[in-house]
This record gives sequence, C-alpha cells and structure tokens, in this order.
Amino acid sequence: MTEIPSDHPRHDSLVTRHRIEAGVEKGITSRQGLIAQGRGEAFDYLLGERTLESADEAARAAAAHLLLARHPVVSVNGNVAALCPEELVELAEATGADLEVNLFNRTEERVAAIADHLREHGASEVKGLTADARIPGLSHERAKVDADGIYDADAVVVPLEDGDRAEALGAMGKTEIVIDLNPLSRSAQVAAVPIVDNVVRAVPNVARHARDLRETPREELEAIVAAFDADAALTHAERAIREGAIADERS
Ligand code: PTJ
Repeated sequence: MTEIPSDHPRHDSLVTRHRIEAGVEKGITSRQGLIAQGRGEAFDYLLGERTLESADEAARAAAAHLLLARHPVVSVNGNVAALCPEELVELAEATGADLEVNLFNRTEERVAAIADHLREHGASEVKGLTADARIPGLSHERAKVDADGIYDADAVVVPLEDGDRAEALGAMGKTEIVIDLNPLSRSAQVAAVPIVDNVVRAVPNVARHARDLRETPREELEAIVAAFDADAALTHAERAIREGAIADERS
C-alpha cells in the first residue's frame, strides 16, 4: 500500500479506500463492496466528511437503545469488517452486544474469513457461522442468521444494510439502528435510529456514548430514546447534503 502523507487533504478518505481494497484482497469484502464504498464516499464528501450534530444525537440514542436491550447484536458485513474491525469489537464490549457476521452476498468462505479477521482484532466470540435460523420473507442466502444471535435479538445495529433485509428485521419487531451515509436509502428510512454518518466515525461514536451512559438509570436512557426523532435526523442530514455546510451551521 502506498504511504499516504498525513497532511494530504483527503487522507482519511484515501485510508478508508485502501482498507476496502485490502478487504477484497483478504477475501473479506465482496467486489460489490467496492461499488458501495464509492457510493458512500460521494455522500460523505457532500457531508463534509464530518459527523453532523443530528448524527451524533442518533449515535447517543443508539447507545441508549443498546444499553436498554435484552439482547443487542451488531451485524457485520464485508465492508464494515474491513473498515473498522477493532472499533466493532469495542462497540460490542461497551454495549454487551454480540457480533454476528451477516452477509448480503453470503459465502461460507467469506463468513469464516470475516470471523477470523474479527478475532484477530480482539473479538472473543463471533456469531453467524451456524446460520440455523431464517429471517421470514427473504430469499434464502440473505435470510440466514443464528438462532441465538440476530434471530433472538431485540436490538440490531445494521451498518450499510440492504433495504429489504432492514425492512424484514423491522417486521420481526426488532429495534433497528442503521448506519448509512445515504439518508434516502430504504434502510435508513425504516430504521428506528438512522445514523447518517460514515461507519468509521459512527461505530466508535456509538461506543463512546455507550461508555458515557453506562451508569445512567434506565428511566433516563428511556427518556433519551423517546426524545430522539428519526424523521428530523433524516431531514437534517438531507438538508446538509443538499445545501452544504452553511445550512448545517445555520440549523
Ligand atoms: O458484505 P456483503 O455481502 O454483506 O455486502 C455488503 C454491501 C455493502 C456490498 C451490500 O450490502 C450492498 O450492496 O450495499 P448497497 O446496496 O450498495 O448499499 C450500501 C449503502 O451503504 C449505500 O447507501 C452507501 O451510501 C452506504 N455506505 C457505503 N459506504 C459507507 C456507507 N455508509 C456508511 N459508511 C460507509 N463507509
């Protein structure tokens, strides 16, 4: 990998790109993941590659949901595994969540490679290899989940999710926390908590909020959850993208 100078104006974006490329080479990320990354980059560029205030509020509401949940699970695909494996492990630790590999383009080789990659970055247990339950209403491969993982979960973090599956998980009554840079994507639109931010910023941000809120009484966590307005967060993000940074500062 070519060394990227730290003062390069697009340093973070280029590092992210290299991580996805390395993910494809290691058999973690699908080739379609490269296309998804390009799409995400375009939105991130328009957002100014920073966390909006509305995305930070969403990250806090997400942390509150995860701390309140009976069984929180963080769903891991080939892109997020390549981009921020350590941060996923830290999020799972901070919230008591399970990590489960759940792929759009599922192959057993890639599931195993991602589970190994997460373990190399500190995960003690990774779910998703058993795949002994199915999400109702979805075609075969995309529906595969662990019975004691996503199937049983009451709150699921789904970064870069496909809209159909996001809807199907919601239909199972699960609280869905979606991380997606596109506020118009169907998964962001159906989420209880849409975090319109890059996963490389959002995952550690949710973990930070969870550590801050760890000792907070349940009633206060419930109040944070109740005060969060998903539609307002999506509208704010869309305005920031359409109108640029100035509009965001004014709001
Ligand atoms: O590893 P798999 O098989 O589960 O496949 C994963 C991908 C991402 C390839 C698959 O789910 C897919 O094709 O996704 P889409 O339909 O291309 O959607 C990707 C969404 O994620 C788009 O709305 C992008 O804007 C968004 N996105 C891309 N990169 C990032 C992102 N959102 C947050 N952070 C990113 N780094």
